[in-house]
Amino acid sequence: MDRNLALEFVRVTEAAAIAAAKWVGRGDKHAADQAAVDEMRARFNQINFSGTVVIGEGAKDEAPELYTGEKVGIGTGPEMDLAVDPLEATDSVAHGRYNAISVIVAGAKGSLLGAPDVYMDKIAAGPRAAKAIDLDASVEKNIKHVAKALGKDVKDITVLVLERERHEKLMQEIRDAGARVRTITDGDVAGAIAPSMPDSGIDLLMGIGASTEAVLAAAAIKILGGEIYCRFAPKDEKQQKAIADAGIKDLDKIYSADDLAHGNQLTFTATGVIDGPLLRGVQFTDHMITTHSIVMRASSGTVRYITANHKVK
Ligand code: VTB
Repeated sequence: MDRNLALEFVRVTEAAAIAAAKWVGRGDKHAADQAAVDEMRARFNQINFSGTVVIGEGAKDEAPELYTGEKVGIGTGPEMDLAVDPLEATDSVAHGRYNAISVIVAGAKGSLLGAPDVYMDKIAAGPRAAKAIDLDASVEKNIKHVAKALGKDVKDITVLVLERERHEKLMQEIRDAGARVRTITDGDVAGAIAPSMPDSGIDLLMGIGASTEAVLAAAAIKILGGEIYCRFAPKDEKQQKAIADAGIKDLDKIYSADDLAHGNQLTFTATGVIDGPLLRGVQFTDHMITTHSIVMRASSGTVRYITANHKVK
């Protein structure tokens, strides 16, 4: 990449986040998502680059915009693959809950795993505990090893888990190990990145979430020096078929952050829609809209926070 396109992408996520935030608490997740998708796609098409959506809103026949394989951008300039979620955690927005972002990951051609949208079992830690996690080890062992790596007592370890029935056993095991559980109703992109952020208060993410979210999170985690390990965990035959159709044969394979998002051309750009562990949400006042974004770039390792005040038009 010949320039920091991630800084141009921040205008895209800002616009998508603002569009989505107008739908907070209105009970309509499709409208919230559509607003973000429309805005993201329109803004992409004003940027001088040639992007291919590798992870987006779904297959072409299901998603008219930002579908897998769609070309975006003016079409000249650098070529890159994109993994996007114009609105990650649509339910959080619809129901006025916690933790939603708009996010773009870009990388060199072929650098992002074109994962089918199925479940994956995940464990993610920050830089100091990156070598302490093991998807095949027990919950107790992982927590103990992470505590040791962080120089903390097990009782001071906080594990973030998606609040789902399927995680009841996991949550009990975390408590039995002596650690604390925090839950999120949605948004395990920000959730998986949280342990890599020094002030998030989160030491680990564990549990089953979407694979596309794993790829998005992996780019940021890699840039920040943390680690995420994932393995496909199809919930039904449909998901098994989607994995097989994608040509993935080895269901036991454990994917690291680098397997999901590789190379040093990666960028991660996100804007908060609703407050979460990574970013504050969009704030509306009578004359101004304030957005909070983060921009990370693998080649330099730079992490930028961008707060922007937008005039209300
Ligand atoms: C998670 C969550 C996402 O999907 O990945 C989840 O972080 C997994 O699916 O925000 P289930 O909702 O079926 O558990 C989202 O909720 C939406 O993409």
